[in-house]
Amino acid sequence: MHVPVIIIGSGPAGLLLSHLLHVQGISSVILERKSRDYVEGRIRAGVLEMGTVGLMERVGVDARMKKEGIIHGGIYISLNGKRTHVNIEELTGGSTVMVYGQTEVTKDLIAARLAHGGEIVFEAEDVSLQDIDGDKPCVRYVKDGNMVEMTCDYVAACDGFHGVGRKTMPGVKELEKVYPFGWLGILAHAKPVADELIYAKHDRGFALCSMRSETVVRHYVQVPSSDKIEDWSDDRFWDELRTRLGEEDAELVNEGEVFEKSIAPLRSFVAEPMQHGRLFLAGDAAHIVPPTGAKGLNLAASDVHYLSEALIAKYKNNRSDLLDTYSDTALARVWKAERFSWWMTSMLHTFDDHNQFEGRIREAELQYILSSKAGLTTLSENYVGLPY
Ligand code: RFL
Ligand code: PHB
Repeated sequence: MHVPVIIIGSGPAGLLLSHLLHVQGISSVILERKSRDYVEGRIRAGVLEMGTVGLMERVGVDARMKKEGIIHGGIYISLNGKRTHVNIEELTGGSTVMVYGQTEVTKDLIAARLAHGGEIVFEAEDVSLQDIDGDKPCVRYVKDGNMVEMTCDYVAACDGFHGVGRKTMPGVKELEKVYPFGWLGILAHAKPVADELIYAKHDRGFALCSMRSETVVRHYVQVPSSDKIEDWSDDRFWDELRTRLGEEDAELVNEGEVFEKSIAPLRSFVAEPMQHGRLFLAGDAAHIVPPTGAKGLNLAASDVHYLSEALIAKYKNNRSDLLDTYSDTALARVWKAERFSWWMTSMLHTFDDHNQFEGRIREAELQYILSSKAGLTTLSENYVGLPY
């Protein structure tokens, strides 16, 4: 069997790419290692840039998002218990973000892909790539114990950080920074702490109060990389969150039944280049950001925007220049988001391995940003997402 585009991975990057190609009449097959239930249940990001929202609109998968997503025109930043409002909408001349969970994005995209006759092979094991330097790459996988082989024109590896795409690519340079802490995150049935997200810097570490709806909250606290989930009872989590928010905001925390709890390590990572022959990387397959800037999912979306435009130019107008420059185009935006995520992480977290001088510098930097219109504008512009 031959298909124009084989996409590995049915995360947001792979699903969105498949849709963007489909609406232009270009077919693709998605190969996904996990089951549909597993993919739909994976709890991750929660904040969509308007560019990402625009892509969902373009592929016609925006009805539920428009109904259930919550538009936010600002965030709060709390420094040792004192909260400042950042009016992002005003500072950026009208830009906002949308709070809508990645799980919901994934569910909506999978349902729509299947409703339009798209093919997603779930539980495709041992995916391997051959002949990516030739005109007709070959992809093999095992389904229900049988080996299946397909050829294609192009392979898009949207298979996340641990995927097979990047590992198959020769000569990739990997640039990385691992942070000495992670985020312990919970989902709970409770009312949000405030009307918008609170990013809190405290001497005991970072905390974030986010939400999924008016009745479900997503909260995080910074924890040392060595901490285990068993170290954190629900009570300990709520106490620590309240402490880091400070006395006044602690009063606003509504406790509720915790129904998910996990620890995610924090890293910054970029693979260069993002293409070789007929193989293209997109999303977490090529880069990871710490979640402080809410950029991971949004970068996956901007990558597939560029990749879909390049593939559409090839199939519609026989132009390969956009495919040739895909990596350069995508990386230019990726590095800016890497910088923003690294900066927000550095400024808002407590680093045990830093000396007191550096700690004071980070606090002074945040105080400066919060007191300067120029500072708040630069933060806001990056938070809502740089233009494509
Ligand atoms: P995904 O979502 O990881 O999807 C990749 C898909 O590829 C599949 N796969 C394979 N399929 C076939 N064969 C193979 N060999 C395969 N190897 C992997 C996987 O099963 C999966 O379905 O990547 P994508 O599409 O690039 O999307 C990126 C986003 O998911 C990611 O950037 C964000 O979720 C990052 N992230 C967060 N971002 C935020 O903005 N805010 C957050 O709060 C936030 N929390 C998180 C996160 C990422 C996490 N990871 C990766 C562990 C929390 C966690 C725990
Ligand atoms: C989330 O709601 O999961 C979330 C929100 C903002 C972030 C990171 C995660 O910066």
